[in-house]
Formats: sequence, C-alpha cells, structure tokens
Amino acid sequence: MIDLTQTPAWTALKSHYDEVKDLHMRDMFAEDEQRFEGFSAHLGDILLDYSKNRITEETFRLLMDLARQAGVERWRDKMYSGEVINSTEGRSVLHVALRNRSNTPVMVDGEDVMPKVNAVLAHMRDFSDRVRSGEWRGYNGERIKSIINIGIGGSDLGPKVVCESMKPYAQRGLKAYFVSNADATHLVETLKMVEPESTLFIISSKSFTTQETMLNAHSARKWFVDLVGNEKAISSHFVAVSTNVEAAKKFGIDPANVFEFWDWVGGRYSLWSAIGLPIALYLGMDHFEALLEGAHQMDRHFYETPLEKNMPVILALLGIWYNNFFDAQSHAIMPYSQYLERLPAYLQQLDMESNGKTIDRTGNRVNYLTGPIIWGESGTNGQHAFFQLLHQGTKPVPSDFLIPALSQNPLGMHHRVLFSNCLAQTRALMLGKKYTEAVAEMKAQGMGHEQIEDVIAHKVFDGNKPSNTIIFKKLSPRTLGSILAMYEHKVFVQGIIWNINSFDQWGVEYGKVLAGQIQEDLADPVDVSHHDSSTNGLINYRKWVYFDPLNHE
Ligand code: G6Q
Repeated sequence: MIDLTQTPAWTALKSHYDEVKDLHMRDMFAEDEQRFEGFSAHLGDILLDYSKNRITEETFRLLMDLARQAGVERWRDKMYSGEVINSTEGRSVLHVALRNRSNTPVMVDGEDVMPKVNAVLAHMRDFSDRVRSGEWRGYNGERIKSIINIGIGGSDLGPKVVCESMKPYAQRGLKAYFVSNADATHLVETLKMVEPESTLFIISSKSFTTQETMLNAHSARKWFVDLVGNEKAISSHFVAVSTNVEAAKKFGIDPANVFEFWDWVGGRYSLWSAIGLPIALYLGMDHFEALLEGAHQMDRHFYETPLEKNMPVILALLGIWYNNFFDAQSHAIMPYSQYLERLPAYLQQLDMESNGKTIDRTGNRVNYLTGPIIWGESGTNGQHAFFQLLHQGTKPVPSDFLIPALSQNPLGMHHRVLFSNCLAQTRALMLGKKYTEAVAEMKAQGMGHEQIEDVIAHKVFDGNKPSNTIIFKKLSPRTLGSILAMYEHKVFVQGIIWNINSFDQWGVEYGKVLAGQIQEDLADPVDVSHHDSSTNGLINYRKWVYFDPLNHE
C-alpha cells in the first residue's frame, strides 16, 4: 500500500506549505500586477479567477505535480472510455456519454451506448413537445399545467436545481413541483396547489424501490384515483423514469411512458439522463439540450486542456491545498444569483456523497482528510448571516463566489448592488484591514484616542481568506450545464488524488435499510426495550403520544 502522505509530490507540498503559510495575499497582489492574468482561466464565457488564493507559482507547480503523480489524466481517460472505475459496484461511470453531443461511440461491455442515449433523448423530446403543446391531455381533455416530480436524492436535487435556476426559460402557465420527503407534509402541501385533471406525475427513481419515493408515489396515486374515480386515468397522468423498467410497469405505468436510463449513470450524476425529464417538460427540450451542450463543452475542456489551464483540475487542487495542508474542514459555495439559491444543496450531495469516504480504493483506511463539508447560501443573504465567521472566525473557510455579469432581471440598480457586494466581499476577505487602516478610519469618524483603544482589536481583520470567483455572462442553460459539469469533474479529480471511489455511496444504502426494524416497532402500543436506552426512550415517547388520543393535544 502506498501512503499518499509519504509520496514525493505530497511531501514537497508539505515542506512548501511551511515556507509559504504566512505569506499574505495582500503582499502577493502588491508585488505582482499580473497576478490576475497569471491565475485565471476561462472556457467560453465563463471566467475563473483564482488569484485570491494563498498560492505562489511554486505552489501551483507542486499541486500540478500532485495531480500528475495521482494519474488524473489516466483516470479521466478510463472514465471517458467506459472502464469499470466504480469498483465497489462493478460499474462504468458514464454521465459524460449522456451529454456527448459529438456522438462519438462510447463503449460499455463492447456495446456503443450512444444509440440508446439518443433514443431516450428522442423519447423525451417527443413526450415533452406533446405535453407542452397541449397535444398530450389529461384524462378529461384538460391541458397539463402542473408537473410533480416524485423522487429523492439524485432523483430530485439535480432536476430541481436546474428548474429553479432556469425559471426565465420556463413555459408560461406550466409549474414544476418537486416532492421528496417522507414527511407527508411535502406531498400534501404540494397537492393543495394543483388539480388532478391538469397534473402530470413523474415517478423518478433509479432503483424504483426507494422507500420515500414509493411511499409518495402510492399516496399520490391514491389521491388522484380518489378524486377522479377512474383507475384508467392513471396512464394519462403518471410517467416514470427508472433503470428498473419492470418495477415501473408493475406500479401501473404504461410501458410507453417509462423513460429508461442505465446503471452506469450514478444517482447524483443523473440529471443529464431521463431523470432530467422535468427539465425537458418545464424548459423545453431545446433548453435541455443546451444544458447538455454546456456540460459537453466542459467535458471536452476537461479532456483536452492541459492540467495547468484546466478549470476543474485547478479548483480540485486548490481544494486539496486547503483541505489537506491548511486543515480547512469545509468549503462554502456563494452564488450571487437568486436563481442559483439551491446550488449549495445540490453541490452538497455531489461532493459529500462522492468524497465523504474513509476507505481508499485498495480497501485501506486513509490517514488524511478527504471530502470537505460543503455549505453555502446565495448572496447577498449570506452576508447578513454567517459571513462574520468568514471574516473574523477562527476556522479557515475557502469559498467559491459565482456571479453573472448580466442579470435576467435588469431592474434599476439591483444588479450593480449585487455585483459590487460580491466583489467587495472577496476583496475584503483577501485584504483584511490593518491596524493602521482601522485607526485612520476611526479617527476620520471623529473618535478619540481612548474610544479607539477600547475597540481597535475588534476592528482589525486578518484577511488572507481565499476565494475563487466564477463569473459568466448570463445564467443560461448552456452556462449552467458547464458550471455543473465543472463541479462534477472537480469532485472526480479530488477523489482520484485521495485515492477513493467517488461513485459509490454505501452510507446512503445503509440508511435505506436502517429504518425497517424501527418501523415495525412502531406498529403496536407495547413499549420496546431491545434497543439502546436512547432509541427505546424515543420510540416509547412516540407510542405514548400516538396510541393514546388523550395525549394528542
Ligand atoms: C445518489 C444516491 C442517492 C439516490 C437516492 C434515490 O447518488 O445514490 O441520493 O439518488 O437515494 O435513489 P433512487 O433513484 O434509486 O430512488
């Protein structure tokens, strides 16, 4: 077994860290007027500015050595060529094939998968065109006005973030809802917004066995049948997306309305497959294909661009620099765009489910930190909530700021205010405020010596807090596709360097079976004592309330 922390590239970075850890970015910018030019990369209209990072040219070179040592290019090629790199599940990892707009053959088990991919895309186009044009009608001839996607995790977060981000491209009069939670409130509150005659349900589940999704799907079906009083009407109002076509048919879905995908598409990488059906319906297939085009452009960039100019590779290495050498525990995502409000939640799953691993690809426990905690909030909201900790807290939090140069809603001064806030934050995080600057400021406000002495320590900001800024022209389907693919590949590169399998999720699978026993325990009023005392106590509290109506109030 090779110990990553003892490899040449890692040890070189470790000693380099000791040399540069106290350098301040303020000085680095002052010494090099070309820092922005040197530390930025672009693809199409997307510009990545990574100059506000605690790196020198030497750091950058050593990080690239680490990527080469880990064989990032070799692993990337394995992924693109359909090799079984998801070793614990014995699967290829081919979300890139789903958006392979150049249509070059992609082989899995000796078979080119592109004809299948294209056939499902054609199916999605035909169906979404018919629904959107009004040719597809509900059982009583009404047009479809509401789409409800029932799915969870990877069968929910991807289509949801795209639909919410792309509202300006949505068809007027069509609403998209997403129901995921086992808490009936999610379904019940959503159903209050729709009429059965004009609603289309999409049951989205790779396995078609996930408890929450099946529960919601059955409850939705019951609601529908109770209201319309006609089982046959189901075929006009329920469709499914799954790799388990048989189970979808058993649920009662017309086989013609089951949209297929394949086990080489991971759940959290599936929005590009038929799992994107709500996107195609809500935005139209042309926009869905533009999203695929954008992702494909990033796939090509990742494949063709030297590591030094490769945006996902750069983001991945910077993340590793902070995660493993500065011991940063988390990474914040700050979209300065209300449309991207759900992006942090989406990236949370993508990153944490992929790289939240302790065992490496050879089955050994790692002795270094792997995936960070991903969190964040849209700007400017976050500034009024947790930014205090970023500026003056004790924990290092590297972050990504995302911002469009043009707003979809150019209203008065709004975008100028939004934009200036974004840049002011990254600049302040980088520069900080020196003692002398804080004193001068307070003097200018007319404060006296004693007053200044009392508070000066609190008014000084260390700065030197790293951030990346990702700026693009406008939030279009194509740009969003590129950004999401950029993060997918970033996560991939980090997984390769940490030597973990980013494509399994045994923790999620474990969670799927855990609830079974407790569910049985809850069925009768007799107290339980066979769990730990905490679990027993909580189960018995619920029994005490639930089984005695006198305790309901
Ligand atoms: C994603 C995970 C997980 C999965 C959900 C839903 O990579 O595996 O989030 O997407 O558990 O699974 P189904 O699509 O099978 O219902």
